[in-house]
Amino acid sequence: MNKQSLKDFDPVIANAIKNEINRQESGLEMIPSENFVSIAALEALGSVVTNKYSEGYPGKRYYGGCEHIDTIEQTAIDRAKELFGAEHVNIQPLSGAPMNVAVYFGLLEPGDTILGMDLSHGGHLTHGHPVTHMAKIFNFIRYKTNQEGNIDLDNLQEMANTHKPKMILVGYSAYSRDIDYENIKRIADSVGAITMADVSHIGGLIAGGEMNNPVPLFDVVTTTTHKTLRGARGGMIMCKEKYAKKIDKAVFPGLQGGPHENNIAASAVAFKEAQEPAFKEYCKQIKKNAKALEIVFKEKEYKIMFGGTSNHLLLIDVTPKGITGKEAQQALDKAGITINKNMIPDDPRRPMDPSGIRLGTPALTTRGMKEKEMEQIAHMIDEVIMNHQNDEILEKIKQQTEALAKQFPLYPELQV
Ligand code: DSN
Repeated sequence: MNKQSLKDFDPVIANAIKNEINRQESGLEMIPSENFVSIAALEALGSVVTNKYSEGYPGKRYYGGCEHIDTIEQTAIDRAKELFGAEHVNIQPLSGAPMNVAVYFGLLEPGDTILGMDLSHGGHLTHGHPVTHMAKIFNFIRYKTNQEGNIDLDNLQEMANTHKPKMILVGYSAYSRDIDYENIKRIADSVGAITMADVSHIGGLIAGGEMNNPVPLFDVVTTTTHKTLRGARGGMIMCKEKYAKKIDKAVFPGLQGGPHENNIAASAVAFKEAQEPAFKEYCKQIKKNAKALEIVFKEKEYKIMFGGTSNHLLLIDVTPKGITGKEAQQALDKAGITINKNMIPDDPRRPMDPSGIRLGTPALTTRGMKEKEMEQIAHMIDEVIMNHQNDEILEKIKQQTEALAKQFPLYPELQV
């Protein structure tokens, strides 16, 4: 076995990691699906647990030597059950896309109809976008938000009556409002549909008590573990006990092989962190920070989709400011502020150069930033957008970014 340190043995990778630490440390991370794990979670993620194969589930494995792996996976499951009030938890999906695919295959037959939100209105690729393999196998019908940015429940009921879906799917990746799960369940029940919510973006906010929790009501709820939940990269399926066997079989052996137990260990650590009172405060602050951004952007007459935000993110049409989403992303990158270009509802532009930008507060809130910093950052973003072709101004903002980031150190333990 190679006994040299990473730095000595593989300076290419060691340097890339060091540069990535510096990039995260010195920039302002505002992609709403990103976050920073704790040092304790990082320790679990980078542990020898990665060496172990463990097909099967706790107490029922196909390989020997899984006694400690069982402790890790069962602890993660028990903590998740407690956080969300779930009857059954499968923590093995390798990430968000396979997690949703496992649910479709576990509970539906090829050709079955699923009602899911249109991607440009805030939905997700895995909710039936025509470019995905799933769209060739299942019959996805896409609903949209209305002019006011709400999900029109009367329209959803009509669509349910017309299409008789086997599943109604809610939960979004670029939608900034909460969801009325009770009324969606009522609509699903009226046509005998299974209810599924993909709360990947807002899982942490739900665990922290800051957004409606679909778990007690819905048949199946999926979430990634690495966004607002602040765990390692992975997916999790929560369901009613009556679907437990089907879901477990769909994940393994239906779709995946050996689970990534080091990721599961890190998420177990994150779930313990989420059980602490400080996590509730964190979730409150995420929302306050998003509101603080909204206030400044509204003052500056930005076109905010869905009328504003009730969660951690904002979707903004930047074209009235004379810039596209792609140009805004590039200019903000130069200023050290990381966001992503994004489609807006029924966007006339293309996905690689859309009209909007999507930005959020979970990562900056993890650093300890509050409303005051959000106001400053919103002004900086506006200055970048209004001067996106002026490299001197972009350089000036970059210096402001670095000065601000420095006041909120992220991983001092990892500095070399
Ligand atoms: N990539 C995630 C996001 O940014 O929302 C979801 O797939």
